[in-house]
Amino acid sequence: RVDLPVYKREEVKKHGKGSERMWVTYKMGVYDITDFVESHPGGDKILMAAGGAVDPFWALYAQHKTIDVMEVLEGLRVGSLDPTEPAPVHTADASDPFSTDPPRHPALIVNNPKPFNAETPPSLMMDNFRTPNDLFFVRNHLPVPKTDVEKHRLRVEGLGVGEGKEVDLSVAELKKKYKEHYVTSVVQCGGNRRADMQKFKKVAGLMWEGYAISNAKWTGVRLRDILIDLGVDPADERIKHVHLEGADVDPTGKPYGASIPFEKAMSPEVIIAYQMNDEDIPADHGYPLRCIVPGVVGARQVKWLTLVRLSDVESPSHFQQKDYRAFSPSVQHGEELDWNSVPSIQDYPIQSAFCLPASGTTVDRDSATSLPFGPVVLAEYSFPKDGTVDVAGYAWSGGGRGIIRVEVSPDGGETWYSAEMEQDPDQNQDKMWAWTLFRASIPIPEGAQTMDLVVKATDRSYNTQPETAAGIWNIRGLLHNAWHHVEVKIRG
Ligand code: MTE
Ligand code: MO
Repeated sequence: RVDLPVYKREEVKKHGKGSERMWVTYKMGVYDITDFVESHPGGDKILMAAGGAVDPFWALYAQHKTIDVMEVLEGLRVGSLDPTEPAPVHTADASDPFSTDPPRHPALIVNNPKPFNAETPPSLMMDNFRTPNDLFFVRNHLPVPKTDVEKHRLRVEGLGVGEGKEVDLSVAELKKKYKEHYVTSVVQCGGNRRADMQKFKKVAGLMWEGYAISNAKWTGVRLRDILIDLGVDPADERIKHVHLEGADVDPTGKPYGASIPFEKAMSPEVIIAYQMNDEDIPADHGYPLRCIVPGVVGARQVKWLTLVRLSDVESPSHFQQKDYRAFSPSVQHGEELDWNSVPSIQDYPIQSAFCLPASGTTVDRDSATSLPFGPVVLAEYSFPKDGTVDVAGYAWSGGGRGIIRVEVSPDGGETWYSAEMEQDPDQNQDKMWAWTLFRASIPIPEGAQTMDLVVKATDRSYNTQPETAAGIWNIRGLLHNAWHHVEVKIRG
């Protein structure tokens, strides 16, 4: 297309979301998508790419790589990127410990760039039962360590292993010696929905909205198999905790560390994973090895795993001792914190939240808008009906407790409707490590101009979520699981 004008990336950037003419690039082409947005089957998701490249988004949705789509796109072409402009390069600055962090997907919602912390965009969360690796939320405390799969070793040592019997396993040995298993399991940060708790009263920490949670298939070997192979007796009463350490270190050389109870470590679901969703684990998520501890808070699922140590005490790591412990609401700001007065968080309580619609969305009373895509079962559910608002989100509980129901309310919790649920067909109610996705079509109350939408879930133990943060507020804003509210405006 020699007849079309040539643009620099800076020029394309000016045509971002909300500008008069919105552009995207694909490979070297520049396209004006302004008039196409309405007819895009994925709705306004395409606007996430406005002002930049659509390529990383298309990589997530295989349906784009068809001749039809290419033809539609060519019809929108307004120009080409300047071939003489060098591709944007990431200049490594030796004085910046984060300069070797990996590239990330532009759709991630960044909470903090260094160390990198980002949540999954809620508008894309309902597209897959297993969160794509590129969109999986990231919670790093330190720079991403440079690891080499050939040189990486997992050291296993401590009580019950016996002196001289410690091992340093390479990734290849680990794969060769032990049987492969997989588990589909959630990782949820203990600080998920902290921003929501802050609305109740000030808390300290990264202001996660509700999307520091993701779900993936993890493949690897059972920690149990390794320990038994090393002669560890599952009934050894001296062993109480299993320490886990990562290859990421703080400026004093201390690695990230955590521990889990010995009994949990010996459970079949706990895996030393080398794959995430059938690919090598990406750099941000622990390449080449990561401990997956289903049902437990994210902080214990140590990435870039280098060490497993059996012990009579919990890990001395800062992250085990002075973080990820939830205080009583009576403990106030300015008080000296007695970290030993509360146990470390292990099993997660029950949680649920809406992903769609976003708070502040305007819904037409007479013309319901369908939610784009969605996982298998939920996508088949016949939506939408006029006079209803379509909602969707996730529910999950720790300890393997399955979700038995998800209820949604149109009016702040006065009236409730049951939502449709999608669960992992291979997991049962007592070993449900994966999340539950839900979807419901809620009737819009007569005369309502706004709706206070609420969701709450119930698990296998009939645990349910507290109505407000009043009784669970804690100074560090951990484990916020009060009813999630979303306010929408009704037009017409
Ligand atoms: N492991 C190491 N080595 N370093 C870390 O900073 N963060 C933990 C955990 N494992 C962390 C780690 C925390 S607090 C969470 S919530 C999860 O990893 C996040 O996992 P993700 O980044 O794969 O989503
Ligand atoms: Mo976390």
